[in-house]
Amino acid sequence: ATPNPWWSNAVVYQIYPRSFQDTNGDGFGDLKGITSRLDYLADLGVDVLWLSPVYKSPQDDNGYDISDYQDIDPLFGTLEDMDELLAEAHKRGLKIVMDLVVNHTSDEHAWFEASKDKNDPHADWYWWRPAKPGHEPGTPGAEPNEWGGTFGGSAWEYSPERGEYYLHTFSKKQPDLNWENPAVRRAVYDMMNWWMDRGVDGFRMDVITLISKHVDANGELPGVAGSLSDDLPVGEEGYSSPWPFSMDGPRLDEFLAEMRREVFEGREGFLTVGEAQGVTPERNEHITDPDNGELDMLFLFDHIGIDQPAGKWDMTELELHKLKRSMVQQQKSVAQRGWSSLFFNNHDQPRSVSRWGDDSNEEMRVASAKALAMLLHLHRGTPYIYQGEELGMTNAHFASLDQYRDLESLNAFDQRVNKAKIQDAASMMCALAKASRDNSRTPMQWDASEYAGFTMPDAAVEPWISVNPNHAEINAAAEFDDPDSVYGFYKKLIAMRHNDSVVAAGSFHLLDEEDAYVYSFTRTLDATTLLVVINVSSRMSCIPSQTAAALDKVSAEDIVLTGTNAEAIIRQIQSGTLMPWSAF
Ligand code: TEU
Ligand code: CA
Repeated sequence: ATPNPWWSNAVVYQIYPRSFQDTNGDGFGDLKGITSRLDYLADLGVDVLWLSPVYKSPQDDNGYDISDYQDIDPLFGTLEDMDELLAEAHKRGLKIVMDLVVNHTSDEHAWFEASKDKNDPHADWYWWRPAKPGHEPGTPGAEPNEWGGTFGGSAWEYSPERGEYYLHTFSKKQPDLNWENPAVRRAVYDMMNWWMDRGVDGFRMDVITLISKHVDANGELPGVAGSLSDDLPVGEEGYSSPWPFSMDGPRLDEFLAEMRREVFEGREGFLTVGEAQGVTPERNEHITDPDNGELDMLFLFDHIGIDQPAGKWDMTELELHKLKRSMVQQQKSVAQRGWSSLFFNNHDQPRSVSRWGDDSNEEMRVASAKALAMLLHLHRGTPYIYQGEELGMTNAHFASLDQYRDLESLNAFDQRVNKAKIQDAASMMCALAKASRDNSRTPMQWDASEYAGFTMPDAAVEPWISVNPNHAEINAAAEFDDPDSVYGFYKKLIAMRHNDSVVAAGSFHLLDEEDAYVYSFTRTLDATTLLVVINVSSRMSCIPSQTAAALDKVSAEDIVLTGTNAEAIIRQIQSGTLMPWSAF
């Protein structure tokens, strides 16, 4: 295992280009907009920028449906704009990681068009299955297959041109690629090398743990031969999830090791991070163990799902002991080998300051944003900041359905309220307000002007999605020079990770595991011990015993980073209590 690779004390910043900065007044963010904001990102101190997809795409799933991997969609600009962004970022010591979406393509990709002809070399590049028109795939006479796509409806779409159904784990415009076919893998590796040779510094790999499907000896998908409903739980909409058949399949390690050899061997200074829903911390250790030559790190989701035990649209309150348990499990599983990513936010998740913090008033919003940031960034692993998180940006709090843009949100409303009739409009509007992906996709809040500086104040068109009205108070211009702002706090956390090796390399140990409000842990490296104490709640909390014992040895000089001032912290310690969202 290579000791301490460069990314073990790096911080990654995720940009959702569509909502980051518009420079041509069309209401959509673009590549020139990212380039225009590189000095802000360099000031924040991050090391790597991960861009959500900017490739040619019909934009059915906001670019996660790619129709040409080697060209930029005009919505975002041109390949020359991409080259300029790479050059300008590298000048500032910033690396650029692209989003690799190769579990599926767009149905408008040339490969898929060609695949509709059974005699074309691309015929076997996707998961085609025969069936009578109007019936889902299945052997004649047996029950049709009931798999449902993630964004609603069946996971199978009929193509009249080919006279067969194709599989799509996501939307019907996102057909799954057949990774069993070596020609598919070759084409993906060639494309990846083309981008790496162009100067890209690595990839975030979209649902990469779905590329190996659990197929039987003759390549048959389980359940296609009959009704799936008795194999897998059928969703309330009458469909069962196809994910179990496609998650962490038998050839995943083989494919990832092959990709590493074919694309990254001989290269240096790159980063690979795989999105890995449903993958366990134990599997994380294997996949990220450098000796296995697969991926540098994964995004695991067990800590993200703790408030969605009954599904995405039934979000519950945060139960801190569940967060402790899953974070500690992730830390333990890579204590010897392998690595962790650290994230609470991304373009698919609601914003953590609203979800797990308290955005009900300015004071609690700032305090809880800082507390959650400290909690995450002082664990062992590579932290990921999602655009606007460093400002304490909140959920959208949309008032009407017509403000929503995400096909997942709109399809879920239609399927649950109108089709399956399992909940009424009012409760679904509440579920969307709490859990929808639109929450994290409102325009970046640069200043207090009409469109938050995301697009020109006199722009001919509105931004593609509503700007959050609270941009009047929450924006980069208001926070940039204020050391006590959320932005100022993120800068201190990032600087601490760069300057104090106990943050990147220290071993992790949780204190007071069962306490329902206080999250405290130590990081130890040689003779240095860092004690982190956070009151993860809007109520005053008593300091639990193990934490109190550790605090006995702490004096004011020892306190290096707090969400408030050290004197206030010392007073709290002396009183044996912690103020709401107190963090140090
Ligand atoms: O996300 C995969 C994924 O699991 C999420 O879509 C999640 O299942 C869904 O949001 C449930 O809340 C990746 C991308 O991050 C996402 O934006 C894409 O929509 C998806 O893959 C398909 O490419
Ligand atoms: Ca634009």
